[in-house]
Amino acid sequence: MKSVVQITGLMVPLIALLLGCQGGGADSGKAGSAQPKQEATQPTAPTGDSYSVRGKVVAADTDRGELTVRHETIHNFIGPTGAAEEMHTMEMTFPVVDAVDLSAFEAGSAVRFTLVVNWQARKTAVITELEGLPAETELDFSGGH
Ligand SMILES: [Cu+2]
Repeated sequence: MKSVVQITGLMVPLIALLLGCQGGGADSGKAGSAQPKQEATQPTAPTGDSYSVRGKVVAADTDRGELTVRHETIHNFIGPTGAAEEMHTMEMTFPVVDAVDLSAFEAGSAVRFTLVVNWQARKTAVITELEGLPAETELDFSGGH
């Protein structure tokens, strides 16, 4: 029984730390803090730096709400330090907002999407808009690896 108490004592600050990193969790009643935070536990419209990006769908996972896409170079991409840099062509997986219907997209589809990046957010990069491009759209993946 004593060991249980010890483990609990260690885990409480750990859990508090984890929750703090996520910007407040559902278990906020215990702390009793009166912070007027706007953050909600339910999904809200992501805010942050917004980029219009083109790419080709690698996979559209409707169950997970994630799009894997090979994207063109994103110019003037603001990195975590606040400095503008380029994000070269690469394959990445992004969560999409609920309003985006992934079922219309399949591997090989040319797309344009709006990527909202917020380095403070739990989900750093989220696709908020997604539209198909004509199949003959020529995409430039030359800046990649
Ligand atoms: Cu990328």
